[in-house]
Amino acid sequence: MRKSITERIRALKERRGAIILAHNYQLPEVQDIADYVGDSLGLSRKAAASEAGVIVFCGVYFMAETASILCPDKSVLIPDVRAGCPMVDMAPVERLLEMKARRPGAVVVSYVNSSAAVKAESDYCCTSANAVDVVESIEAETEIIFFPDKYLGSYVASQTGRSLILYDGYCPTHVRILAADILRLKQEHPGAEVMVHPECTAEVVALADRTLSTGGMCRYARECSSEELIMGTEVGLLHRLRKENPGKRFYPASEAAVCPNMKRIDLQNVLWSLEEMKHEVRVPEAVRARAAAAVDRMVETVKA
Ligand code: CIZ
Ligand code: SF4
Repeated sequence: MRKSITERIRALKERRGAIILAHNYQLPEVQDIADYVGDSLGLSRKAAASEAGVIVFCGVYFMAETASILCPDKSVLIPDVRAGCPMVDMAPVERLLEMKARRPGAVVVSYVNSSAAVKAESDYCCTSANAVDVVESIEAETEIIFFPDKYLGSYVASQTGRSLILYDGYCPTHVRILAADILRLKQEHPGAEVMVHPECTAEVVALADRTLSTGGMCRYARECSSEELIMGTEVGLLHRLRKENPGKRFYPASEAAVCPNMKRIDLQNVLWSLEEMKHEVRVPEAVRARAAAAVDRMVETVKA
């Protein structure tokens, strides 16, 4: 009998000495084949700690690039090299250099959703799971440029009381979640708690009970006593939430919050990636070494 695609992926993964890492926004079947599913902070930590020589990274390009920055001796493969992130693309390093030139004393905190070149020009990198902690670790009175997500940046400013210098970047998927969506769902499910991602607009964040990274949402959903939750982030997270909490009900804040780039990875190209050992993500060493200093600080900032 012909082997299923899942069996073929498993067998080849074994032969290559590979592990498969998948982001929380990946397609359900991709999450189910992965050795580990998580947010970019968890995935970066897994990549760094793994003994495997090959990492198949099921997520968007900057995430695979971050793994490669952390693990230059491993082969980091992305099954579809076109899986980009528009927030990264709207934030070229030249814009950061201009901001730095205007504020020579400022410290730069960049969101992990950024290019390797931007990370190389940053003092700290953070994810949505530890952005508040990273900013709080910086001495008060220091001027901080937060690049490139203005919504995450304004959320962090509100939590820390720091005034951050922001860039005009944002996630086109999360801005599709509207305050009106949350208000309607709250009316339909009066007992439900609302958790949203800090990439959402400030109006949406203002309506939420909790503002959390996807890893934080998974933890909160498990630990809270609510049986119904309205979830304001990319819809891919629903798979994990429902799988891990079969007794609870989850309502997506918006069915329109789909990231097309996250859906570019499927079982076919995961298998292809292992067969061809492609596409290998590598960062030129001069850039990598500088970016690694910022990324190491992100991985080491413990609270998540
Ligand atoms: O950091 C990540 O993995 C992203 C993009 C979302 C989240 O908060 O988990
Ligand atoms: Fe980028 Fe938004 Fe997609 Fe995340 S959900 S990869 S921030 S476009």
